[in-house]
Amino acid sequence: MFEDLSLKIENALKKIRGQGRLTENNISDSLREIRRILLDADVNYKVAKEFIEKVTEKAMGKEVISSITPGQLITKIIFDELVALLGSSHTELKLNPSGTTAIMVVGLQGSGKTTFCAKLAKRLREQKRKVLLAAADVYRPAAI
Ligand SMILES: Nc1nc2c(ncn2[C@@H]2O[C@H](COP(=O)(O)OP(=O)(O)O)[C@@H](O)[C@H]2O)c(=O)[nH]1
Ligand SMILES: [Mg+2]
Repeated sequence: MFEDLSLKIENALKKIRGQGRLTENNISDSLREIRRILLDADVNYKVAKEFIEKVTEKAMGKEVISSITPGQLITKIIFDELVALLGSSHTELKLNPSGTTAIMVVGLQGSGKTTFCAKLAKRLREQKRKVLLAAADVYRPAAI
């Protein structure tokens, strides 16, 4: 999902490259496009709206120092906002020291829950934890 998202955002930012200064005019097309990309990726519309507002506010009228291009500057602003949106702090998993730990993974169909579970299992096994992955999706054809 993120590879696809980053490619789309990269394309949306192509238009800004080569501009001397970030203005409402030259970033509005790209930001509208990024808003659409976020909505396509099932980001809540209020979150997408706030995201675009924050990026616009940070980018407005910013002089671009000669060592970087406006494209690089707006990419940095968007990157920082994406990090803030996804959670900028790192939290360790709380594993029950005695007994079983239950972890709930939530997401739309096809958003990567099963893949994430497999990656998490691999990581925990590398930390010498005992992991059992049990297929329990009896509804979706071939899910198991
Ligand atoms: N590019 C990319 N594809 C992923 C990622 N995670 C899952 N997928 C793919 O997305 C599809 C759905 O993933 P799956 O784990 O079955 O989603 P689930 O329905 O939420 O369990 C599969 O084809 C995965 O290979 C990821 O991080 N990056
Ligand atoms: Mg699944």
